[in-house]
Amino acid sequence: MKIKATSLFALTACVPTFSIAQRYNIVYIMSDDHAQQMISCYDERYMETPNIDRLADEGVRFDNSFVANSLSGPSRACMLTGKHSHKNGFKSNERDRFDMSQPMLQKYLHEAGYQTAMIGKLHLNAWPTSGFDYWTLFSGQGDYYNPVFFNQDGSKEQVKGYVTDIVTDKSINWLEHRDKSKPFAIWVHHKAVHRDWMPPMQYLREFENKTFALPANFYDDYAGRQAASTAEMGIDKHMHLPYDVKIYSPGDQGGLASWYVGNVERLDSADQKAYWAVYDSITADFKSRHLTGKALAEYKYQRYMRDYAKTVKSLDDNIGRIYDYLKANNLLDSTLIVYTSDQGFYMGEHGWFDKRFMYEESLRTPLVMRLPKGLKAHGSIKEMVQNIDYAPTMLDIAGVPTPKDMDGVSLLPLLKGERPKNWRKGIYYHFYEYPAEHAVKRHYGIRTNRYKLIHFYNDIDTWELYDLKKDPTEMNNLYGKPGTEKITKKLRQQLEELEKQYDAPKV
Ligand code: SGN
Ligand code: CA
Repeated sequence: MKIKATSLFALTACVPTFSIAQRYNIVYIMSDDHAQQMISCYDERYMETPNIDRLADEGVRFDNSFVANSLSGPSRACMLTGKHSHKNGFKSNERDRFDMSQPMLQKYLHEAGYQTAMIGKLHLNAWPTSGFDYWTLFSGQGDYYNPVFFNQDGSKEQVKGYVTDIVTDKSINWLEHRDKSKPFAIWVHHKAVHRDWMPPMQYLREFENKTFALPANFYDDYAGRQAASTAEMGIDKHMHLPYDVKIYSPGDQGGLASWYVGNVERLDSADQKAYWAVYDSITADFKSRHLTGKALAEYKYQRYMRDYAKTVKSLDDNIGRIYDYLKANNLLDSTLIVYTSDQGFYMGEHGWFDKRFMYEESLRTPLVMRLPKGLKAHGSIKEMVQNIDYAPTMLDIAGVPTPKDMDGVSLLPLLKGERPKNWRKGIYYHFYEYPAEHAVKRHYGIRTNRYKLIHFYNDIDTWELYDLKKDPTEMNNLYGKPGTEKITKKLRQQLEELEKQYDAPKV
């Protein structure tokens, strides 16, 4: 059934409770694949992100922020619907097309009188049909250099420059030209810092002298974890030399090598020259070393970390630009600024890049918020929150009650500084994209404050149990071990309760 935006309120009995003048603006900035490990307010080991840190310093940092399905499109669908994947219908990037006629966050906000815009990566394999006053989006993943934007009116344009700068330019431009009589919500959706981590021109040489510490479980042997042992996302085995690591000599063969060169060749010729000057010298250095075995794996890790950090640095700069704009225009007091990613990422933990697994690094996602005047919370928030909560939260901010069919809950009480006693005790997770790239098996499970129970299924049938207090890096699968019977039974019960609550598929 096609639902018109005008019928949404009839469906859900949503009535704005504030007058328009009191409602906060929303600036929602989301990157792609940004690991908490690469944000200094979460983790000081690797790099500085002063602009993201400032949002947290002046507001809140969620310490237990999780996704419901660790993949781009599915995450975005969860965020925009407030529903788990099985309810919003978008379970897989590769197989699904999002049904844009369903109720969505931007439609509710628009209906409630907000001016709305989305800029950058949406990745739902369909264009928005309603609820936005303005959108300009990539087709699929988009490109780092001289990217192409597709517009609401059916036109498209290629814009010269680096994608993170351009998404920010377009966002500021919309803010500048919006109808200033209305509250607004803007979704600033970056391509960065997604694979293959193409650096901005000004940071080509940045981090090149830095050596990043190897995670303690870089040489994981995956003992007792069958699904982890068959995944194809190892820095050692699966990270591609030309495409990912950027070790390339003319004549290197293979689809991914030509993809890489194609990416570089999107640059204008002067920039291509500058690019190759840096990366040819890195390739020459690499070839002179004749690395094999662990030395080669660790070399790839360093290159990965450096290029990834370059894309993060430009992202952080651009978050600073948005902040500066809001400050210069006296909008900080009336605006909620959110920074998050579509999921977390492995920075060498378990020897990996990519995401998908329900293990901590990819289940977690950064979430910091700078709060408008009147919301009193400050510092770190420990309650478990999930990306299905973003839509109810933004609606609450706008004075719109949470629609009854949403799975998420509003985080507004937490933003007011309250500590609700009956906060959720566990989160539900479900990953569906298999068989597919990176070969991560289908799985679902529950995470509580201390434990995690996961069931891998489809062409496998294995359970995993972790005590996150004793084993935070999830190296020791306790499932079936003597002494774990009671906790396993309890977690299975809690999982069943969540499945019931969310009407989740029984596997
Ligand atoms: C691309 C990447 C994958 C990545 C998926 C999903 N391969 O297919 O490494 O897991 O996107 O990422 S690439 O060769 O095209 O770089 S997601 O964040 O969009 O879900
Ligand atoms: Ca992503």
